Amino acid sequence: MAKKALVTGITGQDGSYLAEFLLAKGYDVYGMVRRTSTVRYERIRHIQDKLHLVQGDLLDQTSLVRAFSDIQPDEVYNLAAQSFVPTSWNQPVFTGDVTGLGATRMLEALHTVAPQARFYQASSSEMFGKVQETPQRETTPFYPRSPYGVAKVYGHWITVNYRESYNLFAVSGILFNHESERRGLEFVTRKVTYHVAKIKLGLAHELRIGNLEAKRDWGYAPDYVEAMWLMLQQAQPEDYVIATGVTHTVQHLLDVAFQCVSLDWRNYAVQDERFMRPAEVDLLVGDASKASALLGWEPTVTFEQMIEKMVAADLERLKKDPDNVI
Ligand code: NDP
Ligand code: GDR
Repeated sequence: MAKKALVTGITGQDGSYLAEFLLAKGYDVYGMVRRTSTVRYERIRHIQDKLHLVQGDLLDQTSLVRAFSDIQPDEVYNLAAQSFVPTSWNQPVFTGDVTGLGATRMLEALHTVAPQARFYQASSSEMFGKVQETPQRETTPFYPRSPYGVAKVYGHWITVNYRESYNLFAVSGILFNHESERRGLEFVTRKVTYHVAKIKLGLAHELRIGNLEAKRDWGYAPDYVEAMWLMLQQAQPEDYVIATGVTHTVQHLLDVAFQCVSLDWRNYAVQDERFMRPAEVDLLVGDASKASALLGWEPTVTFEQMIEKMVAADLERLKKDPDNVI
């Protein structure tokens, strides 16, 4: 019998890569999707006929209980979230509801109707926020700096709490930023690579951007979904940091991305107050030595290689369709 995996957030960046990964391992993959008036399945279109899509929403407990009860999954990956940090200041209550309480709704459904299932919670390096230690590891205290980060801290602790209260196999993966050709356009790496491609093709003339000094530990998303799976294959449920251990400034991101098309970012980038945050996370760099030792996990794609891939993909997409906004 094939193993059954339920993935929330399957239409997102990570959900699409995780679904591909699980299909390749022979899983029956069930993906939770929300009803919307316009269907946006671009990231899973190529595998849609291999997936079982089920309707549900992290705001709707009944839909979660029904999904767990119908599917009786072996593994559950809770990737759904309002995941864009700036939006979390505009919609703090909604972000808390989906990104924080949503994890509780998932755990409660699992605990009630499918307690044998193994559970992965998509936790985030944003929980470290104003960092208390560098590099950040599993034991570093949290100090979130946005409503999103605060919601993720709640999601993390409720996962630990359900594990300890009910003896569930529930783990929290503390993943640092990870990017790809499928990254949403609002996140800084993709925003930059998309604009680099547009500028190179003469479709845009500037890139409006925020804080150039912020430092992030950026990895490649397909590497990171493998770590999620590895966490659920262990004998014991434990939490892990997943990161590359290398950090770069946003300015360095500009250097690397514009260099891919032999342009100088200084001629195109315009700093714009609108993209500054009320509270910033200045520096993130993770220590993934626990994951390396216990999961055998290592990143395989460097920052420079990843940005090159992203610029190439954006050039290709925009050459085919100059109005591309995906
Ligand atoms: P995306 O924003 O690309 O995807 C988010 C997914 O969540 C989408 O499929 C979205 O569906 C779904 N979703 C949002 N709200 C709900 C809801 N109320 N009910 C059901 N589904 C919902 O995020 P990523 O793929 O980048 O990230 C995946 C997870 O990992 C998120 O939880 C994120 O916070 C976390 N994370 C991400 C990191 C990263 O660098 N990418 C790092 C650390 C953690 P729809 O398409 O309908 O909007
Ligand atoms: P982040 O990612 O907030 O780290 O959250 P994002 O790419 O949005 O920002 C990274 C850093 O770049 C700076 N920045 C800008 N950011 C955006 N989006 N747009 C800009 O124009 C811009 N200019 C500078 C930001 O200030 C910030 O310092 C991501 C999300 O995927 C979360 O869901 C996830 O949990 C964390 O990564 C780990």
